[in-house]
Amino acid sequence: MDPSTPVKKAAQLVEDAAEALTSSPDTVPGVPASAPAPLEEPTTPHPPAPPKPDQRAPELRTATGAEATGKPGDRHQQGSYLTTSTGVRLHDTDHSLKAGRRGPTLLQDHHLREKLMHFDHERIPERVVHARGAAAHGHIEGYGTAASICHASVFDEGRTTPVFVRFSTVLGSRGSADTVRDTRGFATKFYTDEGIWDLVGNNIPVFFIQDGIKFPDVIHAGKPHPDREIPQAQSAHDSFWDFVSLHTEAQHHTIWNMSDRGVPRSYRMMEGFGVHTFRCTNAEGGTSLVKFHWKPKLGVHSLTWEEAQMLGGIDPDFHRRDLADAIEAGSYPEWELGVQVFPDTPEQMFEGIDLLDSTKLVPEELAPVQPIGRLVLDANPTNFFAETEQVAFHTGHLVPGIDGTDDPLLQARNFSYLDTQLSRLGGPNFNQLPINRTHTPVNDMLRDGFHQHAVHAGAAPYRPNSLDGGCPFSATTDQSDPATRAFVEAAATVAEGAKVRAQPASYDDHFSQVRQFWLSLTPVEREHVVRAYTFELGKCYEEAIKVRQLRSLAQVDATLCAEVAAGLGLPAPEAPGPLPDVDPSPALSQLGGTWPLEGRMVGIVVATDTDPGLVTAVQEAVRAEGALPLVVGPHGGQVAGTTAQRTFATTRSVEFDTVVLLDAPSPAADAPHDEKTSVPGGPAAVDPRVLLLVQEAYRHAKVIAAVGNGTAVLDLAGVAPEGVGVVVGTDPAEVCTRMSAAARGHRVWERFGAVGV
Ligand code: HDE
Repeated sequence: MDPSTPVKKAAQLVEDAAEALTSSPDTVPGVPASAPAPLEEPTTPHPPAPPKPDQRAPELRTATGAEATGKPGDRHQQGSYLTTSTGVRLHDTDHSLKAGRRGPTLLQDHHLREKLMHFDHERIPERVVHARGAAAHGHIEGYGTAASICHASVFDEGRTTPVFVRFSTVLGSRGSADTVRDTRGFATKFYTDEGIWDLVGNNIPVFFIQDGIKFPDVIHAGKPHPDREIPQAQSAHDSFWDFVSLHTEAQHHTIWNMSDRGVPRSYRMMEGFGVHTFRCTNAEGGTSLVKFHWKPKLGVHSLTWEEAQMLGGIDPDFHRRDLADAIEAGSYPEWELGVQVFPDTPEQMFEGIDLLDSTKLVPEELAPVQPIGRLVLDANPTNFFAETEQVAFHTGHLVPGIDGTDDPLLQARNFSYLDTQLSRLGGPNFNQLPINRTHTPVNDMLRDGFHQHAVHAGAAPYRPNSLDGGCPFSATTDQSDPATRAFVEAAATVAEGAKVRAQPASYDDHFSQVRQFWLSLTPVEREHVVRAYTFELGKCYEEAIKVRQLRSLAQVDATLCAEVAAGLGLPAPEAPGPLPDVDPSPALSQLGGTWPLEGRMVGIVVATDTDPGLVTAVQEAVRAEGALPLVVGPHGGQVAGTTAQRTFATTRSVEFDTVVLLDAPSPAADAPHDEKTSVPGGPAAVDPRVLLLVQEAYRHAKVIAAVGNGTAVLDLAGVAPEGVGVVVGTDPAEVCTRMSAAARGHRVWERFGAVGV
């Protein structure tokens, strides 16, 4: 800092005064602060005064005893020897201290006592919602394109800001499966140079409720039944459908859950939405209403429902593993941050859509998403608990230029996210946990409390004061200089009115956007929606609940209602009146594009003696696409000149996005004992688990390729070599090129049934 600045000058004055105070022969004990208090309240900002000379703070050590250099490694364990938590070296941690070899354990065994005490308290309460999650570190780079609407420095052109992103399911407990049908959380912590900004969003742009006071209701309905505590992490049960069929404002969010969005293929392949409308301010003080969107570079893709269910058993950590593996392999997930911008009018409406109603979206055709930055996730957490579990997001963490709106859902969240950390993280100092610390100086007047890490100096944690030289000072409301400005609430006008427990009339339309979503989907996506409703309602016990939900579906679309009713064996009710005439929004469909294959899993089926040159050629071609080749062999260890990453016994088709057959392996020694493929009719020519792999991959509309001998598997599996999405040939390079081209559409959609086709 330039020493001629007023701040530096004032700091120097304080230091000089402290020096004068302590060196004066007249000094007597009892001085309250390190500098004498001036008569008038100090107003020239300067840094805090140093502690008094008789004071000393703890040495700068990290929690693991290292000298604090500010390097992340300081926080890891130190030294080569086992120690107690107080750093005393230990020689034995396997035997408790006993009175004789067979004697009782002695109370004086302080190591045993500490070890068990700590273990007994290792768990903290899981999040009440979004308990199951996975996270990664990364950064966002601003494009500078947001300048006309928002002056937050994080959006400056070329500026790079560190971030931590946590993805989650909503309903399940911390140990539940990743691939359940549910909404996914997409929460981002930006460590900006003006403090922390949290954008705590979802992969679905609308929410179940319009007012936060209903949140406990919708969550109680979705969580397991309170008597038996089942089902885990599912919405396919009576209480969920009871609530949403009675509380029809939830129908919009629910149809998104019933669509393919409810079963993402990967966290890397999800859109993210801030959901609420925010208010942004630009450098000239102009305000706009804004909705934030994350657009994944890899496109938006989903599992099939059967894949999702199988993965729940075969690999409940599928999404967690996928994120970590992709980052470890260098396929860094990327998103573009974009904004939909609306004029900040007193009505806070856009094209008839209420911007304060979180059950409504604004179609991209009416307000295009304008890119403002690029997010890259390039590092996995070092410790799940310290980072992913302890990260604490809060919708009230805002930075200059970004403010909330009067959306009643957002308002309630602003209360809730602080509250919840008190019981989850055990006290009010959670922002001091390493993952939650801002990268900017903190000079708050919050003091003490459980787990206080800061050692606050000074005598006056209050304002105004003169004892600490007036420090800390209020920052300027003038927004022109990011280095000095304060967070200032956008000057929005609040309508005056009587106190009421009520909502605007515009909130009463619960169905037109549900119908719009349905009409925007392609026939194959609609078919999945029909199947999802049929499955979920088919799991309900009470007929009244099913009938009530069918009444809601009748208000969405007659075909949807009729198809679900048929599946449930119930009559399809009539709509109470004409259905709204809405324009479809093609942007809501996931289909129709082609996308990169980065981080996709390609299973390469080989026999023990498959030509190693062929295997290498295919591995290289797959890697060239940024995808991950996984060799699947009859047994572990070395096969076909390479290491088998999977065996016929350990794998299942749901692990792979694409399968390449390089051979027709005969049944391996363990085939007769593997119960998943006991094939009627005796031993097959090809290992039956390979046939199962191919049949499932085909059923799930995946691209299947076969080179040379591998083609023989197709016939035995009942797959036509000339079928759509089946690539056959003798030249591995040429087959891989065609396979990749076919896989860029995510699935071979023609293989699925489709509503109305
Ligand atoms: Fe949350 N929500 N929420 N929520 N939410 C939590 O905070 C809450 C809402 C969302 O990875 C909790 O730290 C209320 C909408 C995500 O750590 C809790 C209301 C949206 C995450 C909470 C809402 C979300 C949470 C649980 C209605 C999408 C996970 C633990 C007023 C825009 C963040 C915690 C993470 C987590 C309360 C509504 C998204 C209890 C009261 C709308 C992504 O505070």
